[in-house]
Amino acid sequence: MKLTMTAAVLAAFTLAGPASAHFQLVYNPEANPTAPGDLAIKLIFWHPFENGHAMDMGTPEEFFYVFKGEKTDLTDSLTPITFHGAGNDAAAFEGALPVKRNGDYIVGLVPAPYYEESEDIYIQQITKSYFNKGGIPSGWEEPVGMKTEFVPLNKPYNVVAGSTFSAQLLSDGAPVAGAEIEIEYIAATPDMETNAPGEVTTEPLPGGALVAMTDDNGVFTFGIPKEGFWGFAALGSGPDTKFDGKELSQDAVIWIRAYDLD
Ligand SMILES: [Cu+2]
Repeated sequence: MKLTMTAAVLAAFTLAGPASAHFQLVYNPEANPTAPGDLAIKLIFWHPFENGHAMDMGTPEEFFYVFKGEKTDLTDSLTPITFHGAGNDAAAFEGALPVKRNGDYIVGLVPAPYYEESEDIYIQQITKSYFNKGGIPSGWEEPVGMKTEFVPLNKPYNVVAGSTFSAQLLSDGAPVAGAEIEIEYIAATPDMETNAPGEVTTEPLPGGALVAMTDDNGVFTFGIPKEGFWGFAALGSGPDTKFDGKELSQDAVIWIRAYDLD
């Protein structure tokens, strides 16, 4: 049933053409902040690999962080912003992550379902990003209990470009075998002051989205070729399949930060 659902969703996206690689961002350029303080987090629903169309976000259902197993609500920190994409403006949000003690800060977002008119479906990309202070690990390898999520098997905030990244895809806490994983790169990182894309550093390859598959344990691996922010999405991996009487693609998204080894 799940595979059938995923196939149907993927078919719909394929028909939509090159605009299909949309990714929910939970973004700050500094994945390894060195000083305590509030870190601004930009929530943008976008096509970051192609520096393309940006979508209007509704008020998020959940926005939180997990530190040493303790979950803290951050929805009160959210303020609406406008993201100025290369071709259009879109409603987005900015939140604040309070970075204090050393350790892992896992930031989670459950956005409002987004209605994609061209496909007559809703999309909800349940997203995680990772920040660390002080180089002290404290739980990045643990799930945080979202409806669907990736659990990293490599530390996600300092992956070496040229090495690999693996993660396990979960739905309702159980591994999802045989899932297609879309792979994305932020080709033009958002400017934190202007809320607009910065310099374009690369473009998507010919041949469509980069894709890996999960194995019997729900694990995929991808070789990280370049420093920067890489995203991974499993379309339709979540347990919810309907919203407001229409088909819902409830996706898992994870972002990682890769660095060059100089
Ligand atoms: Cu799209």
